[in-house]
Amino acid sequence: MSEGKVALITGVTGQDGSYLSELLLSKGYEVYGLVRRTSQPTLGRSLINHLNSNENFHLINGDLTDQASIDNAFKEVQPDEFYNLGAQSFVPESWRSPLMTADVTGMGSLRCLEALKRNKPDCRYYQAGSSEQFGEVREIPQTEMTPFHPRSPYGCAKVFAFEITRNYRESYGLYACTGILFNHESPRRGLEFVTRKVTMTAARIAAGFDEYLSIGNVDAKRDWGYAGDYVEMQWRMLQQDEPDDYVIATGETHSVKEFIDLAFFHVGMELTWEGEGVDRIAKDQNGVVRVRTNPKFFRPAEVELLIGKYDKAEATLGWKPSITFTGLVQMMVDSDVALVAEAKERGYAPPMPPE
Ligand code: NAP
Ligand code: G4F
Repeated sequence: MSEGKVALITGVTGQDGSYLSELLLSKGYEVYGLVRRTSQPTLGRSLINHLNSNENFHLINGDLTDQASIDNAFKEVQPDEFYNLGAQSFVPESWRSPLMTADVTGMGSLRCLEALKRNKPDCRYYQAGSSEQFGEVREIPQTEMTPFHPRSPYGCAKVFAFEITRNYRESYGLYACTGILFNHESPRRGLEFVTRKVTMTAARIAAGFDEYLSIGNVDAKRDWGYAGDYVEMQWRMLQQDEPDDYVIATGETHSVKEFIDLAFFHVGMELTWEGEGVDRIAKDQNGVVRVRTNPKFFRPAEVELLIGKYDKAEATLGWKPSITFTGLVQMMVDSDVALVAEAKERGYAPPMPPE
């Protein structure tokens, strides 16, 4: 148990922030989450609504683009542990809004480190790093020693965040770590990311709301794990004698096409693929087209293959993934089938992935 400890989390309204908050509360922490001001204060916070009644859970206003707000949060909360999970985290958006992405995802981490150094230098710092830092991969599998070659403004911002975290550790003796986390998913994943887009669309098709899935590059391969497991490692990184950086991955890679096949199979559709590139389609066992390729979902520069080697995390943090790839797909499909069924029963439109 960690009774009496205080944690401050950025990105608390996101997938990882919600799971990490639950984990820390279960360990007896006082948890503070930094949230951005919105015009409708309750919107966009649905992943943490269930925590609002917990007396150890608090929200504090601030923004990663605003140094004063982060300084104020440190002064007010005096955290023992700080988790910087906040980011513009959607890779395609980083080409549309590269400066904002660099500011929030890259400079935001430097602002947090500065606030920590000035206001609470003994606070332990976790930086959310990404396998997108490896990008055009220089070796297979990727480890803590693999050189970076990011392929998007998002990946570049995460490389900066990684390097500045290491530099502040070496320059000022801070306890600051980066977890280089490979893709991790869950029923709480944003609907714009490919896994949740596929599971929600499969559930909507099975219930008659949509006819087909519109998709981009189905040959891309990712190392997909379960977010609930990954936040446990974020916490463990801050409980060691010495700060360090770790790869967290499953050691398996699967294509987007494999993910789609499994998700549709789980709702009773066996897909057969035809065509190549942007002309690719998939039909179900009745010959109905259920997947169509759409060029608008292809990226200016793609990360074709990610697969991580987690030996260091296993040896030091006792890391092992708990859920198989098939188990993850089924968990997400089951959750979305239930959400769609609930919407249908209550007479409102089920959630729809953004176009
Ligand atoms: P997510 O669901 O997209 O959540 C992002 C969070 O960042 C949200 O709470 C968002 O708040 C907040 N945020 C965005 N801009 C902000 C700003 N200007 N100031 C303060 N907060 C801001 O991301 P996630 O999947 O939980 O990932 C958590 C972290 O891990 C991110 O840094 C992501 O880049 C990184 N990561 C994720 C994965 C993955 O596979 N999930 C893998 C590697 C690394 P709003 O609700 O207000 O938008
Ligand atoms: O689900 P994605 O959008 O995730 P991506 O780009 O791998 O990034 C996620 O994981 C990173 C860790 O490696 C995080 F740092 C980052 O914050 C984020 O959480 O796309 C996965 C793959 C890509 O190759 C993409 O081209 O799926 C391919 N894809 C094919 N069709 C699609 C689609 N991606 C999306 N979002 N939508 C499509 O229609």
